[in-house]
Amino acid sequence: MASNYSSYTPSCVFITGATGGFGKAFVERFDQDGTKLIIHGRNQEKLEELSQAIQCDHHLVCFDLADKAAIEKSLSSLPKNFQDIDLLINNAGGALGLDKFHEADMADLLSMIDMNNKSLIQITRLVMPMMVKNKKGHVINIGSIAGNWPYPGGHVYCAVKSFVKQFSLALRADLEGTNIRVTNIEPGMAETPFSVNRFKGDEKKAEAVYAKTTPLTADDIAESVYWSACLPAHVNINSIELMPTQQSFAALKVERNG
Ligand code: 8X3
Repeated sequence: MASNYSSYTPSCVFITGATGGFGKAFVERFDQDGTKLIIHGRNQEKLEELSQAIQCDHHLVCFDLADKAAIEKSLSSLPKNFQDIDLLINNAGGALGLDKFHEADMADLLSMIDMNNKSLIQITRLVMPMMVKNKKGHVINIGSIAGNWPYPGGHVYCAVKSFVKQFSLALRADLEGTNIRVTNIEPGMAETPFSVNRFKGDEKKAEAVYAKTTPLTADDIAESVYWSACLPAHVNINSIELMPTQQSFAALKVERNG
């Protein structure tokens, strides 16, 4: 029997970091419904390549999320039919390195805070007033299991994703009465360019992360984002933590003397 459960359809979705990995899968998922998209990236060529591959009405925006003036300029010059953003997917971010904290590269550590937290705050702060004014909207942040489960070499990456988790929850508290939803999606191991970026282009190291197991795919994450976005407007998914079936929890470590 067909379900008569009614769903919600976002009218204009803004996706950050949309040219690779998860972001590209989100674009492709919403493209299937012909949803209007604002597609963000830092590389115009990659944006144009993606643009060629999709059918939906879309607008490309190219800027560095660390550049507040560039975000403001881009938002203030959105074409009229792209000004009603009702879903912001904060996907841009990532990890740099997996060395022990005391051996890690200082620039990488600080960059991770910029990429995952400062940028997230800037774009969300700049988009949010439009949603509040319209009393309609949804922010989906892409967190990580790293925000819940610490692991060796995770230090700053775990901390920045923990920030994303608490920011998502507290934002929701602030948005009471505005009809705006906030969701934090927390993927575990997923095979995307994430590890190549983490290991600065070292394909071998990246491949080893996913060897002889079945990781999540970008499409798996896209499906959870899409599901959260398309539930009726009175339903807010606070968070979804998802892992490959073949990934689980290790025991707590105990250091033994002697
Ligand atoms: C990516 C998940 O487990 O590689 O955010 O840190 S993990």
